[in-house]
Amino acid sequence: MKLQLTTPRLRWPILLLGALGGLSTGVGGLGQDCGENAGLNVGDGAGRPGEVVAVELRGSSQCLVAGFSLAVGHDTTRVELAGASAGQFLLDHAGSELVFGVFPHNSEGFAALFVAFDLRFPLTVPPRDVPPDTLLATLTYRVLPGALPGAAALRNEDRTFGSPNPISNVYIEEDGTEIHPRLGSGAIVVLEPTGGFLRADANADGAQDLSDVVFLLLYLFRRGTATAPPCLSAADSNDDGRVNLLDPVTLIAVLFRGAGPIPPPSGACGPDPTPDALTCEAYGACP
Ligand SMILES: [Ca+2]
Ligand SMILES: [Ca+2]
Repeated sequence: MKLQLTTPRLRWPILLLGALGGLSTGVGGLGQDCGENAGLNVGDGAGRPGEVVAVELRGSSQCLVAGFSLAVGHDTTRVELAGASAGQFLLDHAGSELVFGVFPHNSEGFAALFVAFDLRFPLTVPPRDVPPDTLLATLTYRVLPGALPGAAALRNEDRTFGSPNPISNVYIEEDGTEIHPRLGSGAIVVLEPTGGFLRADANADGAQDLSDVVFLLLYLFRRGTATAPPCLSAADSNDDGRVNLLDPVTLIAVLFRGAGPIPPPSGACGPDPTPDALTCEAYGACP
């Protein structure tokens, strides 16, 4: 994108970027009758350690807007932002011009979203209103292993968040005017871990298949660089209390040579019936 500061049509995208970067425009709050009922609300979710939880971001604006920016604070010891996807409303309106930026949390635990209908010149996507309770985006959070049970707040309660470069929680009109919506916080309820798992599901995705063999081989032969099994008890395919080459070999024999069965818990989630020193820090595939 080329920024040409002398072109009037470039004003709002620059101000939108300014809002994201915390640059004060000084034009907010003017003539905002249409903005009285504007809102940006973060929803709720629930999940166990290791699980990914979807949280809805819903909004509304009677003013015609060209985008918005938003920062949501969270407890980084319990959850982390895993990603975000644009709602159908944004996709339908802006199509391939949509700019949908997701920024991981900063040192204060504020993750940010930056949305513009169009930043490619000449601008072709017009500003528009946002009907009440429109799904703008889905935020996905991962509940961290060992997260304490209870509600972890998703803080969306002030006009700007973070420092030294605060992010404004605003809609932006085409001329750069900020619309200040009512902000609503959400929460992720961290549930007690069940402690159950499926044996041989080394990658903890709920299925015992070839991907677990590959996952284990990478882990065993690239120690230090490959991802470790989140639940070592599940990675112990033959239930001998150790995770080594025999475990992918055991699973290969079951999958391709009719060997088996895999020692329990295998057909259904459950605890390890043969106590050993292996740990299971996170396994989110069992309800
Ligand atoms: Ca698996
Ligand atoms: Ca083993």
